[in-house]
Amino acid sequence: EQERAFIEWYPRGYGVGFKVKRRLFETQTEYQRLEIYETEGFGKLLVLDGTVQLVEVGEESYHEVLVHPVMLAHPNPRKVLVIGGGDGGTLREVLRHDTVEKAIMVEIDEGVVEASYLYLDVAKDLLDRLIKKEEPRAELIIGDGVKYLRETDERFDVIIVDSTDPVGPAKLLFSEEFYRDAYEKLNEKGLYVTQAGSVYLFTNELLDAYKAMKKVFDRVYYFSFPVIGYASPWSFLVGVKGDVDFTRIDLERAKKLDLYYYDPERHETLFQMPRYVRKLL
Ligand code: AG3
Repeated sequence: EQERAFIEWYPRGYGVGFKVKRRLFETQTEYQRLEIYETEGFGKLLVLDGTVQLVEVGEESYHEVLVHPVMLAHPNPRKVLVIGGGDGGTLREVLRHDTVEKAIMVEIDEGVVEASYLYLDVAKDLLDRLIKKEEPRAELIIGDGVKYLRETDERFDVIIVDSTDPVGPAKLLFSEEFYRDAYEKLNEKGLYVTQAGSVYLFTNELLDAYKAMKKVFDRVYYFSFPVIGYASPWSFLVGVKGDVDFTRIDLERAKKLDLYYYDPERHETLFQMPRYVRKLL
């Protein structure tokens, strides 16, 4: 019997792979090629244009880390914007904070929301309520996040970008113009966070995004974490507006969350970066 595998190829022939039992679903959406596989040991796998978005077993190693550090560093995050994140994992983590009064998720590709709702055990109930407009604290907008941020009259305490890689279609989400719009739409005290790619394999993209953010935000932090399913360590960038210290978080609020991967009591370990990368930043 032949063994099947899904492998995501990164630059220079570096691969991240899963043994898979079968492909459950495949479609070409308006924006990208979407596939869902059943893996041997990590539940279902969501792939967009050949790149791993998540595996059900371990997705929290990404979603917890993208969301909670900024949410816990902000003194009182009430209004939150998520750009991308159509699988619902990011918004699910945002809504665990009871300070949140309103969260808006702007996802460009309705196909990702639908397939995630139908096939994945990531945020099924939440996506169901969003689609039916029955979630009192959150709203789903199917649309272009770049355009949304440019045009909205809303203001946010936290903006979270859960996009595909800083190469290809999501490139605009890593541009100085976009960061300017984000800065403008943050409240007086605000935090912006984005995933920023593989530390080793997208180092240049990470550096470019960092430099562009430095031109716009009052302060910029980088951090990294090993994410299951990605070429780890994975990088994240935080832009600060106003008087907020991202190196300090609210441990009282953290306790209530009972997290699995991100360790708020060891917040400082997030800032680990290979020395050569730190020197370039
Ligand atoms: N957003 C995708 C992060 C980028 C993954 N890149 C890659 N595998 N080359 C995550 C979607 C989960 N909400």
